[in-house]
Amino acid sequence: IAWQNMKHIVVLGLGKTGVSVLRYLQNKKQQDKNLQGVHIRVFDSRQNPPGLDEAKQILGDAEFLNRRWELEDTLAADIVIASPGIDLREEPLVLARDADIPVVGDVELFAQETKLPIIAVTGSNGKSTVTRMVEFIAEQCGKNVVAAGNIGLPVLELLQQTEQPDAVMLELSSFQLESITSLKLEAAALMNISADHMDRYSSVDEYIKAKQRIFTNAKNWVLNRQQQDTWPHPVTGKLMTFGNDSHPQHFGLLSGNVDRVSGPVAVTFRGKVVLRADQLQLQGIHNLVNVQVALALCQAIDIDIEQAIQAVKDFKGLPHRCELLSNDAGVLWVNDSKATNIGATAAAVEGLRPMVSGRLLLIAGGDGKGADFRELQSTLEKVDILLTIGEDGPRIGQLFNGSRQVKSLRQAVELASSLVQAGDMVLLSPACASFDQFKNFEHRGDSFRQAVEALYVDSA
Ligand code: UMA
Ligand code: ADP
Repeated sequence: IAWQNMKHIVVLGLGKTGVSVLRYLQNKKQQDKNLQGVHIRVFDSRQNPPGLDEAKQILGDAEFLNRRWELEDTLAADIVIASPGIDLREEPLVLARDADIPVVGDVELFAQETKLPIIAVTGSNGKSTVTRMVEFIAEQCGKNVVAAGNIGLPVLELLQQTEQPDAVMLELSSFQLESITSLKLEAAALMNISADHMDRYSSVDEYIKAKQRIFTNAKNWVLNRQQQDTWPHPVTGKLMTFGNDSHPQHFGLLSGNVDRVSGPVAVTFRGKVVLRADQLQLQGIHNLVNVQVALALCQAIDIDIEQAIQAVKDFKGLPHRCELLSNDAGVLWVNDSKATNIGATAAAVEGLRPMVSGRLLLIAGGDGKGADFRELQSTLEKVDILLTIGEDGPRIGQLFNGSRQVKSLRQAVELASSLVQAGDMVLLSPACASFDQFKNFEHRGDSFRQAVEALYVDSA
């Protein structure tokens, strides 16, 4: 990017990313005299854009516009910097690109500046768990690895930190990957693909293509053996695979019968068991897959595999992801509010089912983001009772004989408590986004926890 020739910069979207972009531009202006007269226009279409006050403090001389950007706005720019929440298929952005105006995201800007070793993960599910797992393992092994990206810390904020980490662990969404070209990675992993964000892509294939961009400049490619249709072709990086079978050269799982878990129960590396399921704090078989991906990424930044295996045993997982809230009165209450798509709910039901001696009651529904819920059919066969909530609850409910749609999550919890007994599990794993009824998935998970706590307070 030829910053020295820039006269007009357009920033689209405030929020976390927009604020980090403005901080970056402010620093650039301070460092480069040529940029001092540059005109920066910042657009956000939201009624009360988050981050506006902070943004004004960072770059008081920028122009802030609280409206949608039009074609004349983008065509007047020398560069357009767009937040990930903005759809790059919009006409003002497509036509800007056609006119050779660069349209980039924050990750591309970061990639052009940084010299740090970077590893990254993308996929529909498991990204945040793997990201935090790698950060945790590294810390235990005496390495300073910072997690950033879709996990919540915008990548450009890393350039502001005075202490440079040993490496960066990036969680990348398909949106962030859409506009990257320069990102160089020591290793990149694609966890899995489950239809998601179909409101932003015209086909699953297009969504997969966006995810596959992670491998553009990656040395080591970490790929899922069970989803070879998601692999980019040809595989030009050094290949390391993971999966739910054992493999003589790569990571894998071993089947067997240990404790209450039937099915795959140990992580293997080069065909040998390296970690049993019962040595981990995490619940669910999908987490044994996440461990494999984390170990593969750690290897690429020279973390000793033996040490990493010891370290991961203490990783407790993240809230709202198959999080065990309570087992009062012998009923397991599990908060999987982060399951915002079909794949996550399938993994939760299939991964947790072996823990349940009684019945599994699932609470699902919310904003379905255009998903085709028929893909949830085989998962629902493993469920005994289904309660649905939210806008698209009925679309899930119609796949299940005897399901009931309830008005609120709180009502769902109350009804569930009247239906279950010791040995049963109540799982909130909505397969939907939360925005129809909640601020975000954390708000939904917290509401669930409060409703569950209230049950046992009331009965105490
Ligand atoms: N929006 C508007 N008008 C605007 C700008 C944004 O309506 O002018 C809307 C977007 O459509 C979106 C919302 O505002 O619904 C937030 O978008 P944003 O780009 O301003 O978001 P940020 O606050 O900058 O947060 C973004 C990521 N958000 C998205 O990709 C939607 C955060 O991921 C990420 O943590 C953060 O950058 C730091 O890198 C969140 C997310 O939901 C967790 N990601 C999606 C997911 O995980 O499924 C991809
Ligand atoms: P992401 O950051 O990709 O959204 P998270 O780690 O936050 O992933 O988990 C999101 C949801 O996906 C949770 O409901 C979690 O239980 C489920 N999940 C976690 N790991 C996997 C996996 N490997 N495969 C499928 N689902 C998973």
